[in-house]
Amino acid sequence: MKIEKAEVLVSSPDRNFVTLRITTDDGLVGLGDGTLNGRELSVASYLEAHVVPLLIGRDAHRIEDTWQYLYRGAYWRRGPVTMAAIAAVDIALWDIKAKAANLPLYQLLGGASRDGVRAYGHASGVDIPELFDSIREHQALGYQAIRVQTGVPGLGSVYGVASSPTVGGARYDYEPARRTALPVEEKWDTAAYLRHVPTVFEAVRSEFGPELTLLHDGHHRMTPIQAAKLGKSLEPYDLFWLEDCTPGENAEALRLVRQHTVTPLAIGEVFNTVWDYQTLITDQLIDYVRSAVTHAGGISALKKIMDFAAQFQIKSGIHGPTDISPVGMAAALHLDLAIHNFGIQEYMRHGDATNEVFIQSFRFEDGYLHPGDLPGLGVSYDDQVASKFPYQSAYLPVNRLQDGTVHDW
Ligand code: KDG
Ligand code: MG
Repeated sequence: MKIEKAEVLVSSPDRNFVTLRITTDDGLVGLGDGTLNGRELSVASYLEAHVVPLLIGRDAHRIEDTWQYLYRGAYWRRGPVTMAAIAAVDIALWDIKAKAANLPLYQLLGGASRDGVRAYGHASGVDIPELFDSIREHQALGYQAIRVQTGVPGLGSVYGVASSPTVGGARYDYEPARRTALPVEEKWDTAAYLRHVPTVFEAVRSEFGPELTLLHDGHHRMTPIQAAKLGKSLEPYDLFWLEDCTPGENAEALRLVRQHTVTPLAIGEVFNTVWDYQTLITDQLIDYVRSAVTHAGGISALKKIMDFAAQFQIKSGIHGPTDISPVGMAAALHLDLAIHNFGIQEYMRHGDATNEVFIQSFRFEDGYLHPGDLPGLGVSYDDQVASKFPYQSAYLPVNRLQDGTVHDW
């Protein structure tokens, strides 16, 4: 089964997506996600110039060999662009292999370890009343686990907080990188944030009770000691996790946080390889692995990270915002269903335009996702609809402190 064609498809229904479509000489088609938010065209050009020519004529069944060829063969290893490009190939080849076997992909990964994949959604509000409305809307949709983010008194817009809290469509307006020629700049004040967040969780717990599963994303904005303080102050509210409390590059920061708090820690949405996790996993500094299939080199690579993590009772929390395309999301769901050390799956809902371009088989019921039982990933791509949505320049925001210093986010 030889690869005959590999096409790089860039479309922008609601937001930009980079999709790789591989076709074999016996007519099987596989899709892979290579979307890197705000840097989409770099992955597209990496694929077009350096990967597609290497794929033509290769045996589509040789997924591991192709992965190693692209990773080791390039000499320049790791990095978000390279690993998103490799992920796109890996996901597409798994899609093809499962279609050739006439099985849903999770069957090739060991079969289902559970009946459904527990998902969390994003509730947010500029203030507590809006946040409560957003939590209720999520509950009405069936979510039993909810990430909670709010505006901070004295600050303007805060990344992670939708200015309209409505869910169910594309109205997570903080999340799609804004379609501007230059990044939007936001102001940040960590002291104000640290004062405010515990009061938010206190209010949420007293309104919604002890059973609702709650999560929070610090989005890399704190120093280790600030993160330790936050983790400690949130202990009475029993979080499922505190995510990305410090910048991801420094594993030692998490050691300090860990020494001070029993709030569970999750990190990894900006990581690309198992090497980023080495100390965090072996020294048991985290509880959840947050990588996306799309950014960590695909299904093959994330499965290996999760198998490594399993030896240390560390579970998955695969990244699933709307900048992961439905192809990347489907790949995550097949992996979630199969691995033993599944924790939770992030699930932000894509907008209608995205769902028209990417026709999907996964379902969401009573807080649980299932990838469906079509052969392969269960996602197809409608070229005609996609042609209505050409690429648009879009950037994630830049964060600055009150005095203008560029800050982590
Ligand atoms: O592209 C960046 C987003 O995917 C990220 O900011 C979303 O933090 C995020 C999350 O937890 O989903
Ligand atoms: Mg996050």
